[in-house]
Amino acid sequence: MDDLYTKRWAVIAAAYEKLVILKNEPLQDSNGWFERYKNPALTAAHTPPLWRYDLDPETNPFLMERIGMNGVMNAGAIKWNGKYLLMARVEGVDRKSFFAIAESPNGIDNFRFWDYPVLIPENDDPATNVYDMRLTHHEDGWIYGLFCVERFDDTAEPGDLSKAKAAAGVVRTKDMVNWERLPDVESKSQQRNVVLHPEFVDGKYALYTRPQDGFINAGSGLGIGWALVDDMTKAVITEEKIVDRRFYHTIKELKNGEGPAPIKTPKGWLHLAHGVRACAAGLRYVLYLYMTSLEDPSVLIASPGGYFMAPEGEERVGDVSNVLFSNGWIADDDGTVFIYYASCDTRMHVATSTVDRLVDYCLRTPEDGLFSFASVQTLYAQIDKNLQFLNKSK
Ligand code: M1P
Repeated sequence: MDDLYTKRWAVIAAAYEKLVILKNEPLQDSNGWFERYKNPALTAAHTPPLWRYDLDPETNPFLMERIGMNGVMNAGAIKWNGKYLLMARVEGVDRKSFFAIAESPNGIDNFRFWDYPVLIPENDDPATNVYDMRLTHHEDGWIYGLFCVERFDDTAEPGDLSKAKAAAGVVRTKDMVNWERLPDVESKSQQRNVVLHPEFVDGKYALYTRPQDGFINAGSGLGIGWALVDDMTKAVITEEKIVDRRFYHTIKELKNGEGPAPIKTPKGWLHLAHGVRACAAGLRYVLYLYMTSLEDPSVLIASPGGYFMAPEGEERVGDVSNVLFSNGWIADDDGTVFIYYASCDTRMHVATSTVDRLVDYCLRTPEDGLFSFASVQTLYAQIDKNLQFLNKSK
């Protein structure tokens, strides 16, 4: 075997192994809501060399990458057979995304991709791109995956090769290996960020939706919507109501979207979502929380103001800068919550918290008063209360 090949393979294999087994450690965040971790959980470099290199020295004498990977982001998450699985959106250098499952023994580090990416069966209308899987272990026994399918919009003007349309694709599995493709969700408007609620509501399947006028703009879609459908093997959205509305001059002014399926807590359904606003630097994507009622999961009961997580440090930089996006979290039996989020459509991170802390955050963080005057009044109320408390304890 050629010396160059042997040396390069030794370097590539060692670097990959070192990266994959790297221990992660929590950073000290000051706000008490969650802990960030020092290293990303998954990056393009975590994709196996087996995917990227032709390992035959006859056909790859220089041991060069043959299939490049650009990023790993926006992963759905599930605990399965005691392991923490991320069903990540992997984007190749050809800009096409696909899904691949990485498994960790502890939810924090040692994420290792399975040998093969997931082969999502096509339906009659092939998608140009697929991304952002939301996994829901539904009470009907199936694990559903809802994801964005993107296709060229052939109403585009001649020469416009960028006009796209988005719809919600559906797959289901019982073993995380064999996936059955179901028809895309039928909806009057384009849809992205569609998420299946884990329980039946009034005997129907319940979807969080994101009605949108165009491929990018939510437009007249006023926020995160809610729709009941009879059958996931042929899901048709007929009526939508808005669960979490967008407002002017907030973190979700331009658009918002449900993250992963909500977590059931004794005090209500806990939701993680993303909010988008425009600024001179472009779109800014942050994460926020809200809660809905146990009796009716479409009724908002808590709406803490502002963002829960925004990009910090290296999280600010990447292919699409100033973006945090999450579509996966796992609540463990001991109440730990693993929040998986991507920064800048480039890499995956993990943060940890607990159900109790997140519920407390939702129920006790002041709402956005929508005016600066209201923000100052909220501050006054807290300062008054604190001064009274401090004076009493003197
Ligand atoms: O580039 C940021 C995000 O943009 C889209 O989010 P939304 O559906 O809210 O417009 C998605 O393409 C998402 O994948 C991406 O991370």
